[in-house]
Amino acid sequence: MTKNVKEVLTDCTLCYHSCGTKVTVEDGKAIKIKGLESHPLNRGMLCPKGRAALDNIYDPDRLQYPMKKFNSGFKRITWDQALTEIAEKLLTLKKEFGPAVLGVFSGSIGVENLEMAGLAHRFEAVFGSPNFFSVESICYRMRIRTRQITFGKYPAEELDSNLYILWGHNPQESDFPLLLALKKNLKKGAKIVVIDPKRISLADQAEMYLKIRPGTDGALALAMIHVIIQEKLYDIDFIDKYTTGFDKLVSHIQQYTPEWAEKITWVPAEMICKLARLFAKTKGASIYQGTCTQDQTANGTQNSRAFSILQIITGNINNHGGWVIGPGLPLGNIGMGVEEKPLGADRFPLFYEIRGKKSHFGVVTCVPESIPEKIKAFFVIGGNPVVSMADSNAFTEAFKRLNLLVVHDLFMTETGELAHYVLPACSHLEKWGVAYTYNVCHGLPYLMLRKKAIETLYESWSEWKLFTELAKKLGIGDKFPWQSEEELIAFELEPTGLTFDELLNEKPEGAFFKEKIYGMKAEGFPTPSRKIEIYSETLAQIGFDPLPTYLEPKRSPMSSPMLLKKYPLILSTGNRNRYYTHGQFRRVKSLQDKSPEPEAEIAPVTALTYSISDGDDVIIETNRGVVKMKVQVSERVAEGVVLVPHGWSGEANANLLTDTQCREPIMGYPEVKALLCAMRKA
Ligand SMILES: Nc1nc2c(c(=O)[nH]1)N[C@H]1C(S)=C(S)[C@@H](COP(=O)(O)OP(=O)(O)OC[C@H]3O[C@@H](n4cnc5c(=O)[nH]c(N)nc54)[C@H](O)[C@@H]3O)O[C@H]1N2
Ligand SMILES: Nc1nc2c(c(=O)[nH]1)N[C@H]1C(S)=C(S)[C@@H](COP(=O)(O)OP(=O)(O)OC[C@H]3O[C@@H](n4cnc5c(=O)[nH]c(N)nc54)[C@H](O)[C@@H]3O)O[C@H]1N2
Ligand code: SF4
Ligand SMILES: [Mo]
Repeated sequence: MTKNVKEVLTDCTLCYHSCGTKVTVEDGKAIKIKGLESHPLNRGMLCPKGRAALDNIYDPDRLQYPMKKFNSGFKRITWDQALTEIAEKLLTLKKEFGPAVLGVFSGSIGVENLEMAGLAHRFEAVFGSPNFFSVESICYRMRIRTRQITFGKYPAEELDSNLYILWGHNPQESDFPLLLALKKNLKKGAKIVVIDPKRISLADQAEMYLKIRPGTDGALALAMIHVIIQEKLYDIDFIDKYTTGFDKLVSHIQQYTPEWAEKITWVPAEMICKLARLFAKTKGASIYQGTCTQDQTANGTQNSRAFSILQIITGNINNHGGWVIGPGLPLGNIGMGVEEKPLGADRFPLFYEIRGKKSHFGVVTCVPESIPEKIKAFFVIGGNPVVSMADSNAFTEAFKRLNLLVVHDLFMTETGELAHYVLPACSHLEKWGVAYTYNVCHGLPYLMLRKKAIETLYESWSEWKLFTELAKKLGIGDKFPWQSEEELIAFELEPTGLTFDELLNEKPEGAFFKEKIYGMKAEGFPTPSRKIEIYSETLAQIGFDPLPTYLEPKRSPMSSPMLLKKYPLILSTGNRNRYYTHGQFRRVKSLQDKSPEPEAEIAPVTALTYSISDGDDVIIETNRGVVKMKVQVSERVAEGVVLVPHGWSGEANANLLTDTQCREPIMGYPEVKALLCAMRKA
């Protein structure tokens, strides 16, 4: 019999980059996956995770049916029983305590899984709760908020640049599209600078490598601004025409000399001067701040402000290779917010609201302390907060106090183990979606239809089906008006001018949804002054420094000398691993072979001091807990620094070491890049 074979062009979805793929489906089974040549991000290439996507989808450990926890463990139940019981419980809790008693968390949110996050958000809002949480309150949104404060809009660093400042960002592990672009542009004469406590392999091709103490990037940035101003290397035309507050910056920055920064950052003053000059003299230069690295430090928001000011005073805004304000993504909004403020909004007001513009996310570091007084029911839709959020101990203890915990995932996770109900989710090849590459993909305004290439496996449901059916049980079915996934996607696409049918039949490979426009607009910037705000009234009004400043990590050799006696090493957690996305894909054999176990990285001198050898099992300890893993001793790592990867479960879970109470003061992000720890041989 002839086989029924089709080729489906869709996106990868295994991380937010959303590369294009070509999937061969034979008699209903996906049998081959390749990179899509015409896709502007990955041009036919796939990273190791992308190449192993089908092994993940057809993993025999996939959750197959809904399960309920009994005293004897999890048992299979029907979807109908699960949703009926969950709805009953939710309604009882709502009646007694009000709707805000429900918290909803969605993991790696956004580009890669718009419907997952959007529908979870909608569900929480139509139930009446403001408490939606996501990785956005630990990752990336801080920089969006900060750039919105400064520019009114969000300028993104481009894929093609003349000078790539990799500032706590390692594309080799975490940013495959940028790695491809970087390699191409290196051949054309582009330069790289690496600022990192680890001499990452790209540093070998770099113009400069700056070995920095974790958590001190703000001091380096301030000193660079100092040099650029002192040596008059700034772009005065740009500053005069488009900015306000430069005069105030000039006097403010006098205190931040390279010598001052050298003591804090470990970077020699002359290197700071050299980098400042290189940056200021290159047009089309761009700072690629770590996607979350800079956010997860005490000085996070002010780091982002300082990076913005470096781009501004050198005129590297809206030019090729600098930071460019894109055309905006005109999608139909399936999520929604409620009037009431979410948890954390009072304490971290700029994360929630900027000049009347609300961002309907709660601050996730506030979750453990709010259970059970404020939150009694919690949904986790595609995330593993017990492993991925800072302070696993606090999350685990808090989740045990919940009246209801529901997890929707493809696999059993450590969060799932604590749940009352675990519900099986579809993979991206089993449902329809919108795939777009945008902010995190360097402002590339490209869109494609994520196609349902295969039928749903087992009894797994998409988020559309889960929330539509659960809403019916709750008596709010009308709030999920879309009769099918296709209808939902058509709604999202409407404002783009591209239709579902067009993207399915005429442009299966995707399309640019708008053109990127360089240069300045006559009407200026959407800030109160219509200019780029070097001096920020918005920050001043809430009582924060209106010009960038530097704050030491809460736990550091300088700020906590007492703690240093017990915890003498500097800990940075969460360096990416090209074979995994956070806690995912650990079951995939081909990836396991490449990266079989977690490894903490330290310098040879550190190893010698603590009598540790390469390959030893070590115990790493902080005030919050201990982890055990292997150690890799490497010349590439700065002395006195311990780099611990995240996403590993059990005794190697890095977030056993981190602390929800150690937070950046403006947006409430956890400080996980600069803590203190001790290390010993296991
Ligand atoms: N393969 C893979 N790719 C991913 C992910 C994944 O899990 N796996 N996760 C995705 C997500 S959600 C995100 S947010 C991004 C994260 O992306 P990034 O935040 O850019 O993380 P990395 O690329 O690992 O780069 C972090 C680098 O910063 C260095 N570093 C550590 N502490 C400091 C510090 O205090 N200052 C400076 N200057 N450097 C420091 C580390 O040594 C490391 O080389 O990656 C995304 N891409
Ligand atoms: N110490 C430390 N911790 C960190 C970081 C760090 O640098 N250091 N980085 C943080 C960052 S930046 C981030 S973004 C977070 C990520 O945090 P999470 O998003 O919580 O981490 P993941 O392990 O990727 O969990 C995603 C889950 O979604 C499931 N899933 C995948 N696709 C679908 C789907 O279509 N539907 C449903 N329902 N489920 C799906 C996967 O099986 C997986 O279990 O981790 C953070 N944790
Ligand atoms: S970088 Fe890798 S995992 Fe991420 S979308 Fe591209 S191919 Fe998939
Ligand atoms: Mo992230």
